[in-house]
Amino acid sequence: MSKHTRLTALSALALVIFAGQALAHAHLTESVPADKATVAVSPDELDLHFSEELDLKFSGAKIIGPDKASVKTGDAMLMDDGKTLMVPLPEKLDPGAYEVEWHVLSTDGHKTKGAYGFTVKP
Ligand SMILES: [Cu+2]
Repeated sequence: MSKHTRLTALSALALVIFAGQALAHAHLTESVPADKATVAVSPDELDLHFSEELDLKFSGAKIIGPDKASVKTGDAMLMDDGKTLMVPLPEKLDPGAYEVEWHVLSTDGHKTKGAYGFTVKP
């Protein structure tokens, strides 16, 4: 192995390790309603499924309605898998576009946040 080849192999290994660490953060993998979905019926709850287990104390979601006001939600709960955040919606959502802004702390101590939207059909 030449010196150059060895260096290339080393940096490739470093990249794999780095990518592995980045993947350990909690990413939103799936949600109900889904991103950009149009639902016919006002949902009773939001389910946000993440790639890692979450610390409920530092995780939550805010929902912004079509009138730009935040929607009343119940207390977020963690489902049995430890990776799914359930946010109850006690009040019926009016037709229109909704934005979900989530923030979570995964059990590895890393914070992530993001947003997605869905629409309730008139
Ligand atoms: Cu992490």
